[in-house]
Amino acid sequence: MKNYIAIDIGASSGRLLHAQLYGEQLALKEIHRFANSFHHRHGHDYWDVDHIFAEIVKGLQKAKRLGIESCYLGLDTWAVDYVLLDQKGDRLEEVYAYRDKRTEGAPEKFHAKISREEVYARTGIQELPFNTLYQLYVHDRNQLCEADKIMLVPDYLYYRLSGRKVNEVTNASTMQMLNLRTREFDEELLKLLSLRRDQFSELIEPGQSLGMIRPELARQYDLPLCELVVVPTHDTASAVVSIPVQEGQSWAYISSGTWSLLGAEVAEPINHRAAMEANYTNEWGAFGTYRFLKNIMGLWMIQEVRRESDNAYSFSELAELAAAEIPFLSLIPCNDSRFLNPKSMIAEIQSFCKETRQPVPLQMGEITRCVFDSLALTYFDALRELEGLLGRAVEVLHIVGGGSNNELLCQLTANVIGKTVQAGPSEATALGNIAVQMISSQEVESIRAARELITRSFSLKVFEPEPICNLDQVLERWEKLVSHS
Ligand code: ADP
Ligand code: LRH
Repeated sequence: MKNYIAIDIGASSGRLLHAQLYGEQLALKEIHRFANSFHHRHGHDYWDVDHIFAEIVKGLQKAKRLGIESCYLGLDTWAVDYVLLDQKGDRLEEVYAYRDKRTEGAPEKFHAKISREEVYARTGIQELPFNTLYQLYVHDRNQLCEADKIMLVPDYLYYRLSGRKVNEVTNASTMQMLNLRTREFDEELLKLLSLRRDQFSELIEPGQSLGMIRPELARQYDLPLCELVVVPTHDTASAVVSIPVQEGQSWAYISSGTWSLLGAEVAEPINHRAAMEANYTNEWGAFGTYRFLKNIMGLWMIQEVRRESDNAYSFSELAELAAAEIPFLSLIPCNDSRFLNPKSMIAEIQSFCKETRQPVPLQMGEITRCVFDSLALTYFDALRELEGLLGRAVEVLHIVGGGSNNELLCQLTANVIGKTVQAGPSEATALGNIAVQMISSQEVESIRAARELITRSFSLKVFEPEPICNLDQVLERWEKLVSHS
């Protein structure tokens, strides 16, 4: 029986999951999980990629101890962040985290050289201050010039496992530097950044094998014999592969974790002006698809609120506390940049409520209620925009990822959008990662077959919309609030 291991590293946690096909069912088991976060040092926010790599090795050692002698292996992480390598393949610098404040104001400066419209027409990627394009723009010029290779984080981790340097395309598209027409790095953007094409590696599509794990690494740490398969290395791209869609249904999704990525799978990019103005993006997906989506601040806000309370509550306890509170009392525009990386999330939420003369949430339940209500309303706006841009109505909204465990938020979302919400799987990213490995090893035929397998193998929850009293008034207040922010 074939073994598949997914290494899935999110901004809040990393995990290794093991899967095997038993007849018509996929069995999934967690092998290892560890917390992940960025750290503030010397005035900047950085990821600890050596720690992440050490945890990957630990997870693979556990796999071996569980009796997994050989396996296929795929790896995904969050997007946009990069590693600089010198000619020997050693890291030149620590890895900046995308929430680091150095990119504040960078898009405005960059677009004095080339307009937003032009960049969007070329790349189809929404403007987010932390896109690799803007991060590289503010990076130390001399150091960039010195860099032999610029690799995104998962490419770098694949490199440490396999010794091979590649740029996987689903994640590379989030750099905002790939040209939709040529499907290569955009020459004009490279020129504006004073970068050379050879500072990046070959762009490769998910599904290809990178060969075996480095034998010396496997020997040194007693790891299973792993064949490395390139999966969609952008976590959101892997998550979308595993969405348990039903043929013939008009669906959209929220990949719900640190971020809420709300969008649809499309066959062709949509990069006209209206899409740009709505800040919708066209990230490249597995097997020629595109993720037409919008970034919504997501459960990061809850993670920060929880962290500030010294992790005194679990995520499900925070949802329970919120469920006991009065709904829609205080609302915040989640996508305002003030919530991207504030000193204190709780203080920032309270300041906003005070400034806008809303009741200031003080208790933990009041604060989390404010976040969940506001997220549901932000989903409503984004979904309405999405339907307009797609020119079709959405019947079912799939919520996948860790956030699909939050029944309060799933039900609230169904109520506000007035549509069916289907929640799960919560390990969508790892499952999409595994699905592509299975397609590559020819155990599964296509994304469609993988989605059917996932639908058969995991229990999913359906939330039907329930009426909200005074929804019109809530929406009126909400519209005023977001239009003023
Ligand atoms: P990422 O991959 O971005 O690190 P995940 O997909 O692991 O994120 O999702 C993490 C989020 O899922 C948490 O921040 C939390 O809000 C939510 N979550 C996970 N488990 C639960 C639960 N049992 N109840 C409510 N929310 C949950
Ligand atoms: C989610 C995610 C998202 C990106 C962000 C940087 O983990 O990959 O798709 O926009 O992190």
